This record gives sequence, C-alpha cells and structure tokens, in this order.
Amino acid sequence: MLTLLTYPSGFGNFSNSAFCVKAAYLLALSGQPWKREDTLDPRKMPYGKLPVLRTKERLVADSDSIRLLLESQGADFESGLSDMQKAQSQALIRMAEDSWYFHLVLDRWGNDDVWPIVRDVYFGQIPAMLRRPITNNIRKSVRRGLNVQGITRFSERDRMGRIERDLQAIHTYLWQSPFLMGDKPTAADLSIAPMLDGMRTTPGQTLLSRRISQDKILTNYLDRVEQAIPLP
Ligand SMILES: N[C@@H](CCC(=O)N[C@@H](CS)C(=O)NCC(=O)O)C(=O)O
Repeated sequence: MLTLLTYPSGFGNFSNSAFCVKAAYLLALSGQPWKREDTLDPRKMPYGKLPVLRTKERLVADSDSIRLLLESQGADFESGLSDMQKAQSQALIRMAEDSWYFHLVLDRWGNDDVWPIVRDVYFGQIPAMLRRPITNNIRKSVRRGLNVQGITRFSERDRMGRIERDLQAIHTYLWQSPFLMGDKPTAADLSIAPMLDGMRTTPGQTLLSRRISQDKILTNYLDRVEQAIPLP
C-alpha cells in the first residue's frame, strides 16, 4: 500500500502543511489505497521536505512528483479540461505554491503573537522544556529564508495589496463555477484550496486569516472542496 509521509494534522486540517494536504487530496482522488504516517523530521527525506510518498520501490519526494507518479498509474486530475484550462491550472498552481506559500509561512512563523500557538501545535511532541530552544533555531532559519525570498521586505499593507489582487483573480474563477475549472475539483483546486485553508486557519487573528475567513465566496469554496474530497 502507498504510504504518505506527512506532517501531523493541526488547526482542523489533515496536515499542518498545505503541500501534505495537496498530496492527500491527490491520493484520495487517485482511487488507490493509501495510509498516512506522521513525522516531524524531514531531514532524511530526499529533498529534506515533506510530503513524501513511500511506494514498494522507492520514496517519491515533492507533491508534483507524487502527482506525476499517480498519473503514470492511471489517475487523471484534469479530466475533461481543455488545453487552455490546463495552462491556466498550471499558472494557478504555481501562484499558490511559489507565492502564496510564503504568505502562509510568514503569518505562522513570523508573527510574534501567532508563533507561540503554532510552535506548541507543530512541535507539541517535543518536551516543553526543550521545545523553545530547539524551535527557536528552526524559526530563525525559516525567517532567514523568508528574508532571502523577499516577502518580509514588504510592509503589511503592500503585502496584503499583492495577495488581494490574487484573491480577486480567484473570485473571478469562482463566479463562473463551483470549483476553479468547472463542476468538480481538479488539480488547481488541490493546490489553491489547501493554501487558502492554511491561511484561513492560522491561529490568532492576522490580517490574512481575517481576510480569508470573512470572505463568503472563498470560505464556501473551501468548504465545497473539503466536502468533495473527504480525507481520513
Ligand atoms: N515543492 C514541495 C514543497 C514542500 C515543502 O515546502 N514542504 C515544507 C513544509 S510545507 C517542508 O517540509 N519544509 C521543511 C524544511 O524546509 O526544512 C512540494 O510540492 O512537495
């Protein structure tokens, strides 16, 4: 059986990682039997990250590669889509994974009010005495990465302005159909929805979590995706 190596669940989501939720959605839609195995330590994984799929033969690292593997075994996450829709889908996936992801990480790891709550949920398995020193180093390195990526250099106002235009683009899709590319979830939903849901469920009140959770179009969409693809 396929085994999804994933970060544990938290804040009401299948996993604390939007990429692990995406991988779980891919597996659920593929129709293959699979199970989850939770870990907090990705250091021995091929790219030092999760999700990773363990098959009989090997470890498949990265949600995109997991998708490719499942497609090579018969899954179709874009069934019925035109070439133009597939092209749009690819662009939406990259927007979520290569841009929105950093908003989500900044909200959870960069905000001093939110971080203690995130730390105790993400790293609850580490004894309380050790948790702070261990996680402080991880946090420092995450914040360094965010600074290199550049998102921390925007003012909150500019940052929110940038993502606002992305959210308006999603609205435009959702005015047309219940899911991004039509009447059923396809590949784009499997990346966009987990990232938005991560933003929505960030604990505490951030500008971004409030922005998403007060938006009926987006929250109804997130509920539709969750109902359409039940996860264990
Ligand atoms: N491109 C990867 C991204 C996965 C990823 O960024 N995983 C993060 C958690 S959301 C991770 O494991 N980070 C650990 C680290 O960088 O040390 C995918 O699509 O699977």
